[in-house]
Amino acid sequence: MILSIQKSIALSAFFLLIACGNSQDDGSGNVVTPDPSGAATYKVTEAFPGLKFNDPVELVNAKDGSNRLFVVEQAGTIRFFDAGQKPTSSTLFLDIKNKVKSGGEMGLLGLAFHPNFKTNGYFFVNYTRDNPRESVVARYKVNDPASGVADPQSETILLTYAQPYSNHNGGSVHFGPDGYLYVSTGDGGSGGDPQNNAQNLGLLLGKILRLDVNATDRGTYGIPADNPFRGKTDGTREEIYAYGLRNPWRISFDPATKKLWAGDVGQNAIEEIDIIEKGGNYGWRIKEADECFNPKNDCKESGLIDPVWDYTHANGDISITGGYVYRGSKLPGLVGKYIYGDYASGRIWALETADGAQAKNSLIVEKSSSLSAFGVDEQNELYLLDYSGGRIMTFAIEN
Ligand SMILES: [Ca+2]
Ligand SMILES: [Ca+2]
Repeated sequence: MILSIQKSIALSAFFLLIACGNSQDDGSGNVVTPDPSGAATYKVTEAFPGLKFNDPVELVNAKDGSNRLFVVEQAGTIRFFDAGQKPTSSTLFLDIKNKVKSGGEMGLLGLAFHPNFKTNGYFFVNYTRDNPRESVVARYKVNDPASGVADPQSETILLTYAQPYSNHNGGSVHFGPDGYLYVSTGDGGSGGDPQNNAQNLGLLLGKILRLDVNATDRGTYGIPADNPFRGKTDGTREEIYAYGLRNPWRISFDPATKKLWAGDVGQNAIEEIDIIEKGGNYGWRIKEADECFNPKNDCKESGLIDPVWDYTHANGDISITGGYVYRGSKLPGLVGKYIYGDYASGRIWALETADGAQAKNSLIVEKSSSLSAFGVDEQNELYLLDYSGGRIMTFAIEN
């Protein structure tokens, strides 16, 4: 049974599982769980019933006032529609299927619009390609604003990094409140990080990178002046912002606190949530969440940052899908809470943390769907993607 496949390839196992037609729940039935606060219960409903996508893995807005939502399809396309309408079709924004190697955990995985997208037309993607297998961070452009769509010939590659295995490619890209581009990379793959890539500061694998896309001191980008390893001459990659991550599949910024949140997919036992600090070492492969991993006992824990929350595989949970701190207005009971879920179980939680106080975690939806990503619109309202069903879902208050 594919569920017994090592967690080392959890995401690919599930993508395979879908491809094989195994009937993991498609999210048709939602079981509502009372919020322990007694304030509200939530259900997941289809946000745009007129739309369907192929293997959606990311949902973002352009912050350009257009109210559009952009959906990244894993095979290499991006489509958009007006979130304020009741759309019956979406528009093709970019098609780079001919460049992308897709399948399992590979594909077009991330999209971020330049903070000045409205005037410069720039946006950034992260995708995997073959021969040789590597990840690509690239810039594209909308050449003709009137058209509203991107020019597939406009690619400028910022950087590439080799992928020793097909899994654990991270792929999330976001602009921070500092205007720099943050890129999440996986540890390269296989299981247990056999090459210890995440702790190797000479490699871009198993890291959060930070790039200045408006500078050119590295050719097509620059190193921000306060990157933690800027100026190192011992082979340390100056792009690194934080390290020791396994597969931070989805990351996000809280626009209110400016904190960077990451859902880091675990190995065989524990899924974790990290708040990413500049220069921080998040432990992998020395630790899996707050437990020693390699070595199993008496690992050197000094200086490693533990997750702000973690969960085991005890209840059918297998692979975390990092979400967003909710800053919308439709769901007042969730404001300020980090909403995230598990790809396999479809369970969704709300996590509260306060400086100096212990985190409080509440299950808010018992079951959703094959949950590949969360996303927000220009009003910070929250959506989630049903990977196998190709649908965009959202939350509603049950009572
Ligand atoms: Ca890989
Ligand atoms: Ca960790």
